[in-house]
Amino acid sequence: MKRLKVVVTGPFNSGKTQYIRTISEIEVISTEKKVTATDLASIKGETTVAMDFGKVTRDGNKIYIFGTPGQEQFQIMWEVLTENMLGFIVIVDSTDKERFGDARKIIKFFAEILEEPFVVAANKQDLPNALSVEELKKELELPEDAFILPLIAIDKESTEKVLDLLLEKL
Ligand SMILES: Nc1nc2c(ncn2[C@@H]2O[C@H](COP(=O)(O)OP(=O)(O)O)[C@@H](O)[C@H]2O)c(=O)[nH]1
Ligand SMILES: [Mg+2]
Repeated sequence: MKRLKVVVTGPFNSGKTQYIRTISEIEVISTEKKVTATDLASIKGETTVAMDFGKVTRDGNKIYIFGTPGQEQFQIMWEVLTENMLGFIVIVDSTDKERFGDARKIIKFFAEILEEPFVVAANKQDLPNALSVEELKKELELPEDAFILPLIAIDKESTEKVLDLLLEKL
């Protein structure tokens, strides 16, 4: 049995906590606190300040999934959580153009310091105004050979497809 560490990251409100809650076999350990940033408090009341933690079993191996906070003010946790990870998933809200800039920044930050493979997940595909995978790939200026999949983080099968693609690339 191997123990594998995977990190889930992405901008504020993109669906990271939801993703881990949907896929995890154990009750997720979350660290949600009241949103203090005044520009974000109207979007949702609570946000991840340290991490989310969930667990999945695959082929007898244990996959430990760590979710990061989305806001830059908690960036120190990105460094803590990415230690010894094998790969990461970047969750982007496909309807939230305002935060595509943050998504680009996060991808740059992680891809530059970490050589591990990653998969971008174009989340909230159930919403009518969601950009398609191809459209999002352009908006995020991802290279042609980047791994990007559609995601509905509230749908278990959809969350598993994203994890399986990442595990295939490890
Ligand atoms: N319709 C829809 N809503 C989603 C989906 N994924 C997440 N959400 C909602 O988006 C909001 C932000 O999700 P959350 O997991 O807290 O985002 P985080 O800040 O990245 O951890 C919540 O209200 C979720 O219920 C999805 O696939 N479809
Ligand atoms: Mg969260």
